[in-house]
Amino acid sequence: MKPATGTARRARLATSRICLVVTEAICRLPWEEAVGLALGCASVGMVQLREKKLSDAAFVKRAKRLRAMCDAVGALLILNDRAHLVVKTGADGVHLGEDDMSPLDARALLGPTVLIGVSTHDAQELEAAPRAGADYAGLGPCFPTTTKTLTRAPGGAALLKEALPVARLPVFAIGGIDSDNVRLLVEAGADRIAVGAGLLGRDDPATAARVLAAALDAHPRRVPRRKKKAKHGRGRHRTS
Ligand code: 3NM
Repeated sequence: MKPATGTARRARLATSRICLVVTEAICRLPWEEAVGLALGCASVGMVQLREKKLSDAAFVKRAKRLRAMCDAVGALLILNDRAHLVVKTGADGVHLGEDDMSPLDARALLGPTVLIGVSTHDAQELEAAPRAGADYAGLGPCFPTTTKTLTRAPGGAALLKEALPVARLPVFAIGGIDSDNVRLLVEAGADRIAVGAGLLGRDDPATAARVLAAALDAHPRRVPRRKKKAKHGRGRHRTS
């Protein structure tokens, strides 16, 4: 069932350990087949549609197809960047990079029930993410990747060790993650990962997803640090 309220969306986010980053160009199989196979793994609780070059019309068509695929398995659908298409596509949220709309503007546009994710690159940005209105953060790049032109050197496990202790929201490690390097990140404290080519670039995305999920399961889940309680009950508490 599709999680339609803010509360249901945030509950689903809390249990999502792998975010599948969908870009057709990185798929080895036809994209629908590759995504369908990865979605067979229950740990893939979230899908981010990241197509920088598609027109809005083509992006909407793709998002609606993904919406149906996500609904079939109860996964969240997040749009990369295009906040103006969230309502039209029935997506659960939007992921914003540093060159995209600010999280506060996206929240003003989309309201409290929509999930907002932000890209972060160090402890300072990660610490600031909840104040900016984010529900979750990506943290990277961890490893070299050809999916995105990187403007920073990959930080590897050291980036996670430095930044994760200050996190107060769910964090997805991102950037070049695959079945060979995931353990390094899990040992450094990662409990969630966002993966593109490490799943969709494989001959067998289903097996790749199971291997990543098993690596995450091998370590206990990191509990996000709680924000200190506000004095008059005005904490960061949103419901649907
Ligand atoms: N953002 P893959 S790295 C979309 O560091 C994206 O913010 C990154 O795809 C960041 O798993 C990245 O194929 C690419 O490397 C993720």
